[in-house]
Amino acid sequence: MTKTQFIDFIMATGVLKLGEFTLKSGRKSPYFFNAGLFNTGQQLAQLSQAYAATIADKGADFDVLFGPAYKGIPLAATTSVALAEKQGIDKPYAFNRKEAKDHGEGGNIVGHALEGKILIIDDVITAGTAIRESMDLIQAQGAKPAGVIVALDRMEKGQGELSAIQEVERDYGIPVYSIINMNDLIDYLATKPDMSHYLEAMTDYRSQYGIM
Ligand code: OMP
Repeated sequence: MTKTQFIDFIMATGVLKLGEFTLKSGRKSPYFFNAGLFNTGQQLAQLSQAYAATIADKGADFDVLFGPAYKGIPLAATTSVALAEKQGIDKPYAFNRKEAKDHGEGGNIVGHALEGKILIIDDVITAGTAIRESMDLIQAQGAKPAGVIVALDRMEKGQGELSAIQEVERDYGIPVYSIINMNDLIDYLATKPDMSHYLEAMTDYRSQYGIM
């Protein structure tokens, strides 16, 4: 799937919405990516294949694919299937429970143990709060974060001039991959004359909060 096809797909499924939204950070954004709306088998198949293709294209080096609860869980499960079936990359996967279990199998990691190099799969990084929690969890298990893959890189400033993603790359010394980013969205809207109103809101937002 090309980037344009991926954006057609997220527009058609309503996962990408244009309008006015308040983010976790408090910023008022002209768009919102709601990965929870990928909610049919066919949609998950397409989404996971897009993640798997990006992971394979980038040559991501990892031992275990880790999906943070809750939204990362179906992403890790379905992307590990797509990696095996479509890319010939058969890797273990794992996810965490939000509530630690004190009976039965115990522990809060389900699936493969977090050992070696861990690739985190998530939906969106804006300020990077959620992803830092995963880093702590991985390090607490004695494993090493090796990279992050997200569907959308919003390319927004974090604390300083760098984006939250660039800060993660700098602080942990790992790459962050994305299927698409904010610039791809703007390039896409620029090809749709009936969406010029949204294009303007998007470029304004990018000049205010975007990285250079
Ligand atoms: P950070 O923890 O600030 O990186 O934000 C990531 C979270 O923001 C996601 O897991 C979502 O809960 C939420 N979010 C989206 O899902 N889509 C967006 O387009 C923007 C956000 C957001 O609130 O920044």
